[in-house]
Amino acid sequence: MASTNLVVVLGDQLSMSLSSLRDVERADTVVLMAEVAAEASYVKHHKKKIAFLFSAMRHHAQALEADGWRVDYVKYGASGNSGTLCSEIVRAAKRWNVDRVFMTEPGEWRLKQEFEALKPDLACPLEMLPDDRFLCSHAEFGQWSKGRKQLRMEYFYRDMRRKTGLLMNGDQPEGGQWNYDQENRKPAADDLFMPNPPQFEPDSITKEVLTLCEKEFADHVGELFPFWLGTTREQAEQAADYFFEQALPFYGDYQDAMLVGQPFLYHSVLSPYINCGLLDPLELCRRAEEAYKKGRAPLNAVEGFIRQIIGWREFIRGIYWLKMPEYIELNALNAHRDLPAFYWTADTQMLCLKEAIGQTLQHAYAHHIQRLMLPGNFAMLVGVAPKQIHEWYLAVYADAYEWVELPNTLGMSQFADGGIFASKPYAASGNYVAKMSNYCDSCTYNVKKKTGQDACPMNALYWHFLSRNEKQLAKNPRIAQIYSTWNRMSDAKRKEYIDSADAFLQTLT
Ligand code: FAD
Ligand code: DLZ
Repeated sequence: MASTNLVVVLGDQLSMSLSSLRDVERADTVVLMAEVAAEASYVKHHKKKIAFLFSAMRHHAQALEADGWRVDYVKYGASGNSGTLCSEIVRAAKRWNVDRVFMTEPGEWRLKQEFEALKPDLACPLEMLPDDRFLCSHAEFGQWSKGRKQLRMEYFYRDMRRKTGLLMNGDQPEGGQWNYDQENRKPAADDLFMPNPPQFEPDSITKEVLTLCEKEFADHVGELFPFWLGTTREQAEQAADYFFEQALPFYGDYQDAMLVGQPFLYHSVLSPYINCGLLDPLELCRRAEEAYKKGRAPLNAVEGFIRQIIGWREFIRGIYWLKMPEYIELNALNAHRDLPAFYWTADTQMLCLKEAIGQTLQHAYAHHIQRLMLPGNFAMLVGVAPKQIHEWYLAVYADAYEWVELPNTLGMSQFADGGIFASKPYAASGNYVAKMSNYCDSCTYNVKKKTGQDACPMNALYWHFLSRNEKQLAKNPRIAQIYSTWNRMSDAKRKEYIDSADAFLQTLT
């Protein structure tokens, strides 16, 4: 080779069209992919998540080779594998005597810093290119946020609708409204037909990875078997086809619903594939729009799905890059409790948490309202240290990468950023869970009871949370009404709530 390029493809860059691959010639280029101990273990990721990613990486390497690329793939445990991405880049740069290293910028701040710091150790330039698999660049988000008193997803989302033309009639939103969220809060009936996302039989590559993960990551959280996630682009596309045919029509109606024994309901379960690059988010939105235009799915469902992707997903990423590195240190509500042990075992009498955490350990998946209103809400009510709950979320979900997990956890679910983008904490008592799910029907605790040993603990914890954070939160106009209810209660009633919550908190380890 005349002049050699090394293109580094990270575990969440499994897209055929990647900025780092666009301007180099196959004949002059070696693609480096590496399974490394540091990435698998800097938090102890769920076993299924690691198996999913390693197998998807191995299949992607084959797809690149079939497309004419030369791939240098360093397997976990291969002789000489140094265990970190940086040292693998240094080793490969020497091995191939390269003139330049290219990569699409990583999704995480931590890695970007590491790669920047690596530059002096390399005998050639390293260039990081923007990740244009996202609609909104860092500069565009910075521009959008400039001068705004409040950063609200809704206004950002409208700009993304205008930018993409999705569900637009000229400059007007389809149906006359931008957002149909208020139609999307129906509790699900127990006897609804529930689609199940397709489950894929492991092939020989996945089987090899499963054997590796069983041995190497035995002390990591979660269940490896049965392993059902797709690990190729074709399988991810089959999962998308299934969603569009079976679940999208009801996606809106039951978006916030939760049912015992139903981990997926009408959610797409596509986030693991989207976030690692196997599915293109904008293409999915165009397919959803097409389903609406052809009368196969109603507007509230399609708008809701598109909003999650071009709205929330892009907005959350914008917040991450705008606010890091300070963001990860924020603890606006001064929360310092250790994460309760049952987050790692699902061993709790609270059925809602047992279900949400149990399915998380089993599938490395929970849907949005489960994540937000169950482990998220509970951690905030009891005052878990934001870093601990952040690390839990980063470890346990197959779709978790810091750029998307951190603002969702710290900002949306814990209010630990003091409201940079959430207008109020998503705090809820058992009442919310009873309304949106059937968990309370068969729970040991009584959701109708407010205090005492057999009352749903979330009822008293809710007031305990509000009471101990009154200084911080009472001035928030969106919860002023709740504080006036609290302050109208008799001293004895308030004490009863606080004592009941304190007694419960004593039982947490
Ligand atoms: P669907 O309900 O089918 O939604 C469609 C798609 O929209 C998703 O696949 C996802 O790409 C996108 N989306 C929806 N909501 C969000 C959101 N709030 N932020 C970003 N994208 C969104 N999502 C992740 O992808 N990775 C995470 O690590 C992650 N951590 C979270 C932590 C907490 C505390 C909370 C409250 C939410 C978190 N989310 C995260 C957002 C959301 O819960 C998941 O994207 C969603 O549950 C994925 O399941 P799905 O594909 O079935 O989603
Ligand atoms: C999450 C993860 C895991 C478990 N393992 C690897 C790996 O071995 N090699 C790799 O390139 N990436 C891995 N990743 C993803 C990274 O930790 C990180 O989240 C992304 O590269 C950020 O863009």
